Amino acid sequence: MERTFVMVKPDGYARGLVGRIVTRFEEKGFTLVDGRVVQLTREHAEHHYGHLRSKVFFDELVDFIISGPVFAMIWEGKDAVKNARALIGATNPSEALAGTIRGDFALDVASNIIHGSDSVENAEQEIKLFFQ
Ligand code: DAT
Ligand code: MG
Repeated sequence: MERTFVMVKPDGYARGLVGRIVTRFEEKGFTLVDGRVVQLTREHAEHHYGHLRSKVFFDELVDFIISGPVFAMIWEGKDAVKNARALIGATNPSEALAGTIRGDFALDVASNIIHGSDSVENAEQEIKLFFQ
């Protein structure tokens, strides 16, 4: 069984969406392995989004992700990385289909409420960093 890393971002946490998001993953058939509330440090956030360092929105992104607590989770299931990203929906909520988490709960790419790992390798790295 594959594992992936998912986190409800500060906007989703502040809006009280953790429970509904957890329910969606459970309904889809994933198994919750672990979950915890975390306040990211700037260093951790810059590392987590290191692949976006050259983007104009990088500073804004880091400020946003450390602006409040996140809810970090490990989910297990068949093709967990790919299937979790399908459940989450497109990066830009304006393009995310209805029925996906971003499609149903978000409007703006800068506050798209949830993160999911984009590869098995990154999932392992992110799990290590958040659940060491
Ligand atoms: P994803 O979160 O779907 O894996 P990503 O890894 O490319 O997308 O980007 C990470 C986050 O950065 C994304 O969830 C929201 C933010 N982001 C991406 N593109 C953006 C943009 N054009 N303007 C503002 N924020 C952006
Ligand atoms: Mg990504």
